[in-house]
Amino acid sequence: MSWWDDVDGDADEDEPYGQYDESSVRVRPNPKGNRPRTKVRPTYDDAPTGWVTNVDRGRFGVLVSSPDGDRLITATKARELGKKSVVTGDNVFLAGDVSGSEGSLARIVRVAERSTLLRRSADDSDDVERVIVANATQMLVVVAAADPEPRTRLIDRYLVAAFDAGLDPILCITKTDLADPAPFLAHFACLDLRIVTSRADDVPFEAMHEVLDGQVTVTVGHSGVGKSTLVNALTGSTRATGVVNSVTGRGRHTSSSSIALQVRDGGWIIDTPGVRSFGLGHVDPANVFRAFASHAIPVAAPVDGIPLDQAHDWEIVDRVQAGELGPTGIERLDSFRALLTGMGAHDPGTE
Ligand SMILES: Nc1nc2c(ncn2[C@@H]2O[C@H](COP(=O)(O)OP(=O)(O)OP(=O)(O)O)[C@@H](O)[C@H]2O)c(=O)[nH]1
Ligand SMILES: [Mg+2]
Repeated sequence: MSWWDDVDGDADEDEPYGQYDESSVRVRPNPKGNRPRTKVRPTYDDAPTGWVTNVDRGRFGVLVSSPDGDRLITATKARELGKKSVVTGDNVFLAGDVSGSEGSLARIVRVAERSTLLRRSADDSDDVERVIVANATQMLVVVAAADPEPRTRLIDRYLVAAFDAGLDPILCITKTDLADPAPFLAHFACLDLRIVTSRADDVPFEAMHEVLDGQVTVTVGHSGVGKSTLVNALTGSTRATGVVNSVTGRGRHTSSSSIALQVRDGGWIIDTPGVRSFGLGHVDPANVFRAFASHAIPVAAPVDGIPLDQAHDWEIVDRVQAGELGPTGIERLDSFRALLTGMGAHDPGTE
């Protein structure tokens, strides 16, 4: 077979030579006589596998399990992965030195399909997205009762992102030594959200265990709300924590990369850097309304025989507007709709 032949006989567009026969081609024998590069890559089905626990400037911490126990190794991305992103939480296939011994470096050659994907865009009109974490099972939305002041709009953003990503959200209010979280929490009374409250000098280990055991939980929240402080208490890690500026009320973006850490009482928690913006340009509104309703409309009762997962956005909106979720339901709905229409998405309430 000559190198210009259609390798797999499917006249594929990325094998353009398959459209031509010998007479169309000016043949220049390969002077070195060696085989040209082929696009056929090994599949690495038998390669060792691992789980990415952290990413730091092109180096990946990968947890590899073996009968002798787990070991954390360091890997880089193989060139053949090109621009494909590898993020904390990815299941990966490895080549090279996977011993994990001092100075060893493995290569990530393939990324397994992701079960969930938490993404954000730079802003709402931008659909270029950044993947934050893969394969998490739930999202811990961390907000401080004060310092920095909590804002409902930001929580709504995270809820929209969680609903879209298929992650179960849990609201975690920190710094309850500084303010009573009840007035803020009242805004979310319409949602069947799990809520935990915490303070650094009295971390609720038992409540946290119930939430985190057996799960891979990604934390999200503004800089300075106390994500790393909480993660350190739960895992025994010593991630740096930063102070909140007393004038601007803002954190200092102390954590700069995400890392998955094992919770002492069971489960994994992923500490992430606080971000300035959490754009939703990539979100599908249909996912959001359905997840909103399934967290809210009492026992997700079907109406007119239509199960909720088949209901149209506007039916869900109508039911919430008719007061099924009370006044805070309407408040949340209005906020979600404002977020979604801000992204240029259609508004089911105006159809
Ligand atoms: N009063 C009080 N302060 C807290 C509590 N939890 C955290 N802090 C303080 O809040 C500041 C910020 O905490 P961090 O854990 O660094 O916050 P972070 O969310 O990880 O911030 P980034 O890494 O910048 O995203 C630190 O000074 C903590 O000591 C709490 O429950 N009560
Ligand atoms: Mg931090």
